[in-house]
Amino acid sequence: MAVDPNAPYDPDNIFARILRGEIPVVKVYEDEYALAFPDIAPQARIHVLIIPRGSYICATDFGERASEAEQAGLSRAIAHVATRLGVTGSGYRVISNTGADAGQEVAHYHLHLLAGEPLGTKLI
Ligand code: DGP
Repeated sequence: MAVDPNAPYDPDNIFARILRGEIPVVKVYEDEYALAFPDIAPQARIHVLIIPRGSYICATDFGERASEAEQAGLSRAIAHVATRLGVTGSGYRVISNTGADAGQEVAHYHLHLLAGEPLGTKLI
């Protein structure tokens, strides 16, 4: 079911559980602001999710409530992940789905990083 951006944050959503270590993931990158791990259903040769550690539902919620440090931290995490994956030269795409029309399924704000092949018009 699509995420309702106006509903309260659900602390038992799947990414909150991953952040608490209740569901194991391969950590591509982590720091005090963000965690990155492979998407379970990759839509490109490289498909990594980057999530803030804070409890934010979507881009609107994150943009309105996250501190400057959290917002800068997530932005920097994109660069760290891309560097770690070795795709800064070849290129990559970052996508965020918010709400029903965008098809957001997990109610914890996340960025999709796609890379590793020519992406054309590929969207998530
Ligand atoms: P979105 O539609 O933007 O909300 O994307 C949610 C993504 O989360 C989707 O590409 C699949 C991924 N996903 C869902 N459950 C899990 C999980 O348990 N582990 C991982 N690694 N990814 C998940």
